Amino acid sequence: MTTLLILTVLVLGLLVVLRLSRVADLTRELRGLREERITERENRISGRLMWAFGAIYLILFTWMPIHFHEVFLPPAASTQGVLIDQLYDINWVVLGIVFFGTNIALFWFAGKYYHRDGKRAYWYPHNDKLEMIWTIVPTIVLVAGIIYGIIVWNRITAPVAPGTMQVEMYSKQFDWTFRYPGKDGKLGATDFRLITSDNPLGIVTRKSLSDRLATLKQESAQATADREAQAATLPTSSLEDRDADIAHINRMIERLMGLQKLMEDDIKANGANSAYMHGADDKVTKEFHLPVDTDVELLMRSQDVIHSAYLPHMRAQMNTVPGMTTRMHLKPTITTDSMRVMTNNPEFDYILMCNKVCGISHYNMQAPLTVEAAGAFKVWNIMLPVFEKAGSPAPAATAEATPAEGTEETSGTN
Ligand SMILES: [Cu+2]
Repeated sequence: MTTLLILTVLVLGLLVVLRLSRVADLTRELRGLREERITERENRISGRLMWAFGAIYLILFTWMPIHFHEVFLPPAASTQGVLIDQLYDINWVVLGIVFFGTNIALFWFAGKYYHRDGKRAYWYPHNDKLEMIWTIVPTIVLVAGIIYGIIVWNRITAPVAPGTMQVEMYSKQFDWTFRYPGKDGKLGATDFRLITSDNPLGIVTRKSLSDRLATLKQESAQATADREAQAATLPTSSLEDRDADIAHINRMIERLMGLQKLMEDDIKANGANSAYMHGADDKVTKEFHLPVDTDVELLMRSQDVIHSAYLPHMRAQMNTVPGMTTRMHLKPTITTDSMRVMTNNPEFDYILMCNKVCGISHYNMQAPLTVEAAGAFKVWNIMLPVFEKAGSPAPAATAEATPAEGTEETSGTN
């Protein structure tokens, strides 16, 4: 109701202004002045108003970031974040110089050189030197900015030193899952065809692969038996659907047997260094923890559509793309606890958000990140159940069972 009233008042106000300007026009006509005839005094007032408007505009522009400083992000919490902030700040300075320079010139000239009777503007059509300056200087500045940006980007995405800790961030509509390497310090191989509720990231080990094959073979046999039993009663179209389903399962079995052969060949060639030997002790979790002051390589995959892993406090962002692994470095430098003190907010948490509009619950695709001292991280990490034990209910029990995991890798071979 109030909105409607305000709108009505605004419309009426506009009508009044229109009427008044018409009245002014008519009085001019009565006094014998032509409509387009504007006096020098009016021009001077317009010029002064240009100056006033320019000054208020630039003052408000400067005041705004100072006043709203509180809602900006806290200091960058990673070494990469500091680099990004420096890049950003330099860009702001360059843009600021150009912005203030051009706007001050714009309002100054418009206000100073208002039209005066009997004065003609100086006709100055061309100047080679000026053209050169305003072409070459921006070119140099832009190229330098791009080179600087590429250098920073390369430092964030370059290959990591051997032995750097790897953490996988797995995205799907609409949540995140994390994978940490086990005792071997390496993440195992994955394949989307192995994704089940028990193996949400599709980790490939001898056991997970043969388990999946066994399940699929059982499914295929069951489906074939059902089809035979109902062959006499079902219409042809339903039977064709059943045949297509069975063929699909059998194709999957064939491909997984191909993968099994690949895996065995790889294990034969590389022994314990084979990526297929690293998955059994991996730890899959819904919690995201990172140790402070430790270089980490984040590996990202996606199950369905393109998502984007965005850690605003770390100034880090990378797309997660189905069918490929994307990666970036991160070295968090401030623990969650320290940040709570620094921001004077005991509730503070680093946040991981999806930054691609990926579907209906995109807004809720987020997870808190805990950055903690290396010791605390280790304690948290050791309590996580290892992959082959992922079904166990009590984390404490699985932590105790960890030393025995090596023997299980070879079980379940064909
Ligand atoms: Cu998403």
